[in-house]
Amino acid sequence: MKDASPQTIYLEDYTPFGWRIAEVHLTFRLAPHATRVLSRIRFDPAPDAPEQDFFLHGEDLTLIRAAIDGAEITPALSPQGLRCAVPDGSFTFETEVEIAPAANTALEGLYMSNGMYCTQCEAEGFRKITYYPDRPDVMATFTVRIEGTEPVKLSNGNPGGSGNGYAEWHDPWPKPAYLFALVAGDLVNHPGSFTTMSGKEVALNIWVRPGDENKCAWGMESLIASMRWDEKVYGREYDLDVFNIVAVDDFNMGAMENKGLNVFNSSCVLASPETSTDANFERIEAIIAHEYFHNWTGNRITCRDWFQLCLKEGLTVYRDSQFTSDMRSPEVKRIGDVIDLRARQFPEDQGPLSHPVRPESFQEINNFYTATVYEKGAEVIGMLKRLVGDDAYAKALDLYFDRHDGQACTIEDWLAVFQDSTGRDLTQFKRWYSQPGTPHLSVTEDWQDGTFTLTFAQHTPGQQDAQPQVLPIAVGLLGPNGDEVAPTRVLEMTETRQSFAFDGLGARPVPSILRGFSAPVVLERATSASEKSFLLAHDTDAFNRWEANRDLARACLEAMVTEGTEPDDAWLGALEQVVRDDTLDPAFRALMLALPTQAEMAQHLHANGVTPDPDALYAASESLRNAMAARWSGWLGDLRAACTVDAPYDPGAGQSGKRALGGALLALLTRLDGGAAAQAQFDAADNMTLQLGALGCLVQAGTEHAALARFAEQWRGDRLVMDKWFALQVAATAPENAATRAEALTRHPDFDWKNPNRFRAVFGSLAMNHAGFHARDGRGYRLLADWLIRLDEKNPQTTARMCSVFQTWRRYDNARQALMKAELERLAAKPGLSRDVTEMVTRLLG
Ligand code: 0A1
Ligand code: ZN
Repeated sequence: MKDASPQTIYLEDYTPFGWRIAEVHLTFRLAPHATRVLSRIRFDPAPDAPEQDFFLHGEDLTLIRAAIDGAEITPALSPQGLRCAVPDGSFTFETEVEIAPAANTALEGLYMSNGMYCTQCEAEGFRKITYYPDRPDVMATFTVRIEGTEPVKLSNGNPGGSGNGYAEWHDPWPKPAYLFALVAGDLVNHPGSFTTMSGKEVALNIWVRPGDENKCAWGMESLIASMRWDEKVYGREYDLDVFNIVAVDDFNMGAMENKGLNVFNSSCVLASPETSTDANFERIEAIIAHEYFHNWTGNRITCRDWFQLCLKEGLTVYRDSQFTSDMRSPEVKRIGDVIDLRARQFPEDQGPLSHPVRPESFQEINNFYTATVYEKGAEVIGMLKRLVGDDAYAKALDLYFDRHDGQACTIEDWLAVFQDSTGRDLTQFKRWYSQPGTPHLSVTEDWQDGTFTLTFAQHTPGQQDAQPQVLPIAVGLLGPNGDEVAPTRVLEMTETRQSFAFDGLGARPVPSILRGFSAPVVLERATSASEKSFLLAHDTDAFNRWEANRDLARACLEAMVTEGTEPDDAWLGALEQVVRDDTLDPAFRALMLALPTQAEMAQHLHANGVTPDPDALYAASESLRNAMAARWSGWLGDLRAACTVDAPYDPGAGQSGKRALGGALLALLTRLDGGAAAQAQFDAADNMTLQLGALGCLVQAGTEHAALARFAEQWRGDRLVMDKWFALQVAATAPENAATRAEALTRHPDFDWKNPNRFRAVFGSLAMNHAGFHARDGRGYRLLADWLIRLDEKNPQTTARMCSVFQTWRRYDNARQALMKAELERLAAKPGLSRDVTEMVTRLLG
């Protein structure tokens, strides 16, 4: 049982553990309802730690036996752990506990998924396996023996002995308990190998359920590419004889970087052209890289405490985005990352869940695996690199690995490395880790005698105490004919208000500000539509070219909603030029064609003091899409035909960009032909990108009935494809049908609500259908709350994460606010609500 009365934990209360552990020996005797875990741990007093009682975490454990130096003891037990008197010096502590993995539906600790044993120990799951100081600053080597009839038995590190009914593993690298993993079951492997830069052979394996072997090749290719890249770019070599990846169907998150034994949500590793979209392939490549990169940024150097989570996550997200940029198009990757940041992190930072990149308190750490810690954490690293420059960044990282290998570190350690290697004072920069909220950056211009001056002002709405932050503002200048007259220069803003001058110019330039989205801020700039169109046509910075288009699209939709105007002709003309420009990357053109989502528009209107009306936003975006289709009817078909790929399927940037553009064009064409082209594409499709893209168009057109049935018939046996089937019908349907469809799907025989992927397929998609979720009568809210109440009893972590879809509730009109608030209060009032959901709901209502 988790703590019934939640306690708040504070960063400032950190105290080191009183003992060190050199080695841990664990034996697992596996049985679904009564697994025995035997542990033998050598504790040595930690010289610098303050005096303290001996306490080990432990939850939901049945203690069978405990002993100190061989003598049995009777410790004091509480729902949180175990306390006992211990000798003054070193001692060996032994316990035997019993746990029930088959009854573990929370998917934390040791649990079962389709008959297979697996573990999830980050953040605090190890305490559900055995009594232990379950905190990241206690690092030890682990020797593990697994006893059971399962044919495959895996743990961290290198394989030791194995024989009839047992397997042993030894991990020579000291690690915190959150990186422990065990997997056992009837698994098959897809093998590979890698020779490291110092010539060491590493055996690679992707372990899957029988039947999934044909979906491992891409994961293996991505793993090898990641290993190679980390050697080349960061000089980081792998450090064990084997690297194992396991695919698991029931998993709360995407994947987990356990040392030498990464465990993946099967949706984030299994791929084949027939069953996975281009987007799935790209995501799998990135997640494999992310988990692999953790081997150095997270595992060899870990976090002192959970407040430092961004130390490993921000840096690892930054590293995986660099990797994707190198494997694919850096411009397209950057635009995608900014879309994601604005869709997930901005609402978090601007609403009731706002918290600093390094939070200062929490009740349930699992609630802080957030877009702020991950994605804003990565943005902070990007800014640091921009400020110090590429070479200094590389030097600082070398120093970080040298100085801190084998340690559990803090953000202070991280910044000290940069201060020491560059001589820069980072005191002010550190505010990025402690100040919540999204800074707004406004700008005014002045032109006099060949000197162009930009004056910036920064403030963070809703954060009265915010001090000015260091903002790297990348700026380039374009001349009146569209030529670049001043290349990108990074202005370092440190004051609340600050001016920067560019002199020696022959004519008043057009500035391109915040190129590459050089800082995670909201840029407020009153620019004319014609200047934006100019940037859309001429900017040499791909991001700002896209941004100019996005601004124009937002302005167009805003005017349609608030003033009832017709779609903006001039903008559509300029956009057409770009979309039809064959010299540009098709993936970039596809991004230009994508309209801001209705949720993004709601955020935009709210920021401009307008209460968003979801129905009006849906109507405006539909009518804008119809107008685009009608206006471009003469060439949509031809351009789509030009996007056809006449080669065997390849998930790389080249082909996937063409398919992305073709897909965006098909969506428009469907508005003209009622779905004929989409139906033809669906019928002929030999890969999932084309098949699902076509099905999405048919759902949107309301002519999907036969195709949906055929799709289900074809893919009934494939869990991951059926997740797409569940998701698409809710996400793409007309808003008035969304809640009804979601509700009907919960009665489908394949709706396994305890499986997080399936639950999210239905309810994550309902939340994504903006006007559907926000149906005026509150049906969407009510349905979701009903299911959250139900899921919380089984899986608090996934329930708590889903609660965040309510984080924007204060943006909407009074009636909708009241409906959402009532649902949150209904959740809050549920007897026995988990600590995870209690914290989320309290913050949302607070
Ligand atoms: N560290 C993993 C993500 C992760 C976090 C928590 C989990 O369970 C609560 C599971 C996975 C990563 O960043 O990939
Ligand atoms: Zn991570």
